Amino acid sequence: MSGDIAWFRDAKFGMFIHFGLYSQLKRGEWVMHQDAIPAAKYADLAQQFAPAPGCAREWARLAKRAGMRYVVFTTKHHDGFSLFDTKLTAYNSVTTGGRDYVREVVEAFRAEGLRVGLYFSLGDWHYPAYAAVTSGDSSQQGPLREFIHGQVCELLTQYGKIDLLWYDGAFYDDKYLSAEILDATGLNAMARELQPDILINERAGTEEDYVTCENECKPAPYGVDWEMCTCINDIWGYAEHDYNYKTVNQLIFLLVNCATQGGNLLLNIGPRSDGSVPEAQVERLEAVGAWLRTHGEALYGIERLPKAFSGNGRVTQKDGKLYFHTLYWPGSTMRLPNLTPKYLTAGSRVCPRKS
Ligand code: JFZ
Repeated sequence: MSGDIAWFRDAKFGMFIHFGLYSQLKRGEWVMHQDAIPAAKYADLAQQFAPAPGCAREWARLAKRAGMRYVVFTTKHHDGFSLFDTKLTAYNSVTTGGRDYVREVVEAFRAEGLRVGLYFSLGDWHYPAYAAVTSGDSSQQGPLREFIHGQVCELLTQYGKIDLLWYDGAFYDDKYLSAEILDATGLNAMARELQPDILINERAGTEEDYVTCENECKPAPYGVDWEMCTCINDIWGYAEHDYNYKTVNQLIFLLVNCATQGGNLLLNIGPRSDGSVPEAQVERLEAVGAWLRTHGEALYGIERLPKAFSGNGRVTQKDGKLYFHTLYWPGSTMRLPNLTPKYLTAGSRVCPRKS
């Protein structure tokens, strides 16, 4: 399509942030649905939602230390609570708590030199027209379309340059908002008029700048830009019982696996409701950042080869050089067939050899 894709291709690594009223219940971002909490009761959570001032700056500094190049922040998840200044519903963090978290995040991450992406859920468990439309009442499709287009317009006109628009929530279970019901074509035309360089994903049901996969590395066809998103543990929003953390080696493997096959890794943090980031997530991100400070030359800005797999890992190229990522260390030596020394430059070893 027409977004500024060059930075995205070079970036390789971004921070996803799932943060909202659900963070207070410590059971992930789907808790309202999973626990069948009535919308009115769930909305009461807004009264005690009080993240520490400055938490967005801590997230941005962590992303920088981790070697991440962009952020995607949940401006509104499926629960319908808007973390930004919207005139289209009073169910938002400015009206209920005087805080515009989108503004805080955009300013904090820009201050660290990172690009800014906004996650927006097209599904909305709080907004009556959404329930009506997904229950078959087509008379509410117009009001729902107007609401969605209006909020996206607010997000793209109130916070300066936005680099990426990350739609979600158009389909799950038996709920489905088609591109036609959404008028996704018109929505994205408006987005590109407001933000000419913006990158848009495919999750409103139309082919845009790049495609996404979730929790599994599913490289798009050669020449198609793509991004894998996943968690450091298992659940996107803060879940205090979720200790199933990936190891540092697994995270680096994921990053290398995505980047050497032409994709990006969007790695999620789920801050607690006070804005603090679980220590297990911080320490892993800082370890990945340390690895990138040494091996970033073989990661950022690399280009996909027609054959990215080598015997012991992945091979990639940049500026006329080949880079070998050794993911499976074969022991004392490693043979690189058919290569003359001039091709051998920096390499990286994800799984340290047992000495
Ligand atoms: C969605 C959300 O429901 C989830 O809470 C989180 O925000 C994640 C990043 O996105 O989850 C999905 C979306 C799409 C699929 C699966 C889970 N899918 O297409 O299989």
